[in-house]
Amino acid sequence: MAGDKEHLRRRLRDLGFDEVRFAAIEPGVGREGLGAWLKAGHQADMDWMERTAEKRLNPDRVLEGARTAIVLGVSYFDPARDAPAEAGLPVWARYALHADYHDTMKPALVSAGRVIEEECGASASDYRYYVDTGPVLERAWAARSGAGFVGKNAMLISRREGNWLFLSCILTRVAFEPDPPLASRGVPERVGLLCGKCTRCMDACPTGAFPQPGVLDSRRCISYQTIENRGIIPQELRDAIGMRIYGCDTCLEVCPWNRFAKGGRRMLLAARGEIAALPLAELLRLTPESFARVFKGTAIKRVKLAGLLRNACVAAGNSGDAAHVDALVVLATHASPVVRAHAVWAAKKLGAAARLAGMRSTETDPNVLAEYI
Ligand code: B12
Ligand code: SF4
Ligand code: SF4
Repeated sequence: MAGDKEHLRRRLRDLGFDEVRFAAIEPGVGREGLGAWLKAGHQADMDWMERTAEKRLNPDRVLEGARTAIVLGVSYFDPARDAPAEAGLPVWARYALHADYHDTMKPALVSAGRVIEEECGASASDYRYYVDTGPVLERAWAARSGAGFVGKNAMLISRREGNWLFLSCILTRVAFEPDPPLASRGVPERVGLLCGKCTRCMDACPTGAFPQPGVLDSRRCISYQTIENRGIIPQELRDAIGMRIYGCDTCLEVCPWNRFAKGGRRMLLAARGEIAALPLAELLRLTPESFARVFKGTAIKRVKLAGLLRNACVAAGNSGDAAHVDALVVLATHASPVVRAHAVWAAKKLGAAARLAGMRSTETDPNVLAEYI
């Protein structure tokens, strides 16, 4: 099986993908980087990264006979809305302020599969597509395909879209002439290829999460702590989280390559910008019903109510605004011990420890007691 690459590229772009690139599959791409990352424990408690490592390194184990990784990128940058969060409001990662991209990209991927069948004489068993959650090293394939380069911030940076690109991959048995990777002075595919002497992202990271260029220690990363970690956020990181409520864009937004981002064609994404306007006071008072209603259809719902309340407590503690104390005192008796612990930390930080004295939860709950030590 083989296909007319340029014709297919045009048809896939017509489906709404901003980048469409082709990489030839070889086993072991990314092995060194992933192996060292796992060995150093940079995956934190994301054990699934370790469990699926061999699949990530051998696409053949995901789709036997896979020849090509078709890398599809969707920009989520909107120049019209890209303003810093208003003072006092929680700060959200930009990607979260859209309908869940796992869902919105899927119909386009289904259509992409049909296009491959039509154009290349393939059948549905000759390809598999993934967005984010599959055992595929999406950035490694994206770098190999020339969709961009891996910056010192570990992001796949497109010369046209900057950092603001979601990735997905279609692994297929169809063979295509691969697109060339980007190169600098004849050297292709290395971390920081087009960064030059710049280190803005590493310098700006509030928690010092980059032990070396392009290598991120999830344990120190605010994105990990506010999204993936379901438990206690280490105390020593909480101040640096500031008002970030879900994810973190700091090492992305300082990157000078973003100046080229014009904004995606956005056919695949639906903005949910109203979320950015929610005051912290409202988030601290979310109930199971209001949480389900407000965050329906977004990726944010994945952290569940307890996760978002926990993050809201950290932001409240960092806000310096004593008006949040009443809500925190209520959350100090919340059903979730994780929420209780962070509510106590925040109330204490706002100088209201006395309001918690004598509360049953503070006397019996080991998580909460730890916040007093
Ligand atoms: C686990 C994970 C996380 C973890 C760990 C992040 C990390 N740096 O590894 C946490 C929770 C911290 C996280 C955070 C974020 N994530 Co995330 N995450 C993933 C996931 C599921 C796996 C990443 C992974 O394999 N990590 C292990 C390390 C070792 O791999 P890697 O960073 O991809 O590095 C490889 C390449 O860089 C490659 N490489 C580098 N140079 C070269 C050169 C050559 C020659 C080759 C062949 C390869 C190569 O080698 C490495 C592997 O060996 C991917 C989706 C996926 N299936 O890939 C999304 C993904 C990386 N995340 C994404 C996003 C958007 C984010 C956030 C911006 C969200 C936010 N705003 O809060 C932050 C950004 C943090 C950052 N600076 O990286 C996007 C990134 C898109 C892009 N343009 O790069 C992805 C691809 C999801 C998607 N489908 O769009 N994420
Ligand atoms: S996402 Fe935020 S915390 Fe994580 S590495 Fe980037 S700047 Fe640091
Ligand atoms: S901020 Fe500078 S060092 Fe970091 S990825 Fe962008 S160009 Fe590279």
